[in-house]
Amino acid sequence: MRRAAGLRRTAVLIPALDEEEALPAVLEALPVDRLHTVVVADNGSTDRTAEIAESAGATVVREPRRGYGAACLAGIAHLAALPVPPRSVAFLDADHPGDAARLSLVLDPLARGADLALGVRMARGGARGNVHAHARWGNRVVLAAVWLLFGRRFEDLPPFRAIRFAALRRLAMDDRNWGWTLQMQVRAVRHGLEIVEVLAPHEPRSRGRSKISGRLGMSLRVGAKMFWTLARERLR
Ligand SMILES: Nc1nc2c(ncn2[C@@H]2O[C@H](COP(=O)(O)OP(=O)(O)OP(=O)(O)O)[C@@H](O)[C@H]2O)c(=O)[nH]1
Ligand SMILES: [Mg+2]
Repeated sequence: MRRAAGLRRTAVLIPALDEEEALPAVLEALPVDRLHTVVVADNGSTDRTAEIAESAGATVVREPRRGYGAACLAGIAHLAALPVPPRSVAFLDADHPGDAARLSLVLDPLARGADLALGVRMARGGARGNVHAHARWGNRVVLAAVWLLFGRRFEDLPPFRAIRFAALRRLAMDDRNWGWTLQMQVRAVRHGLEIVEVLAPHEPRSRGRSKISGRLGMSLRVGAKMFWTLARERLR
């Protein structure tokens, strides 16, 4: 990967819950030794997620209180307390080695001056997604509301993203679960950050068990949380 100096200042943060099957391929695809830090924010996994992360050279931050955002917040607190915090942080899901292998997709825009780069999920051949259909439609509705309420059109609410660490700290994120990606995007708009969307190939999860959009009940809860987040951010 190009720009080793950029990698040295980049931390990778991977929230993970019971991902012993999927996580090894993600960690293998990362240049762990050349990055500032790789943090796996383990959210009370009952499998070998933490051991696998440690043996691959990642730092395990444990957050027993469940929630994707809670895990991200614990990871950020860890990074902020380091003697030399990173300059930027990339967020990766634990089930997508492709994102880990293509980290430069979201780091290059930061090197060119952007504050936040979003990896819009794109299936091979161009169709939007490889994202479950109900999640794709749910995203569209939420993104239309974002456009209406915050005046910014986004293509996706992707987990794969990178942001300057100082900018992230200014956003004062506090969502503890599924409003995380949405909160970051609307707060970034409100803070006038330079936001870039890049296309990122997205393969379906190949290993491990889906916790979110592969389950309809969970997807409905996530959708409800998104609307609650929109209302809360709008009224702030
Ligand atoms: N910290 C934390 N991470 C979670 C939790 N639930 C899911 N995750 C992680 O969030 C990421 C996304 O979860 P997925 O189950 O892949 O959800 P998805 O991407 O919507 O659906 P599929 O990829 O189709 O399975 C993965 O890295 C999970 O390990 C949680 O409660 N806490
Ligand atoms: Mg997934």
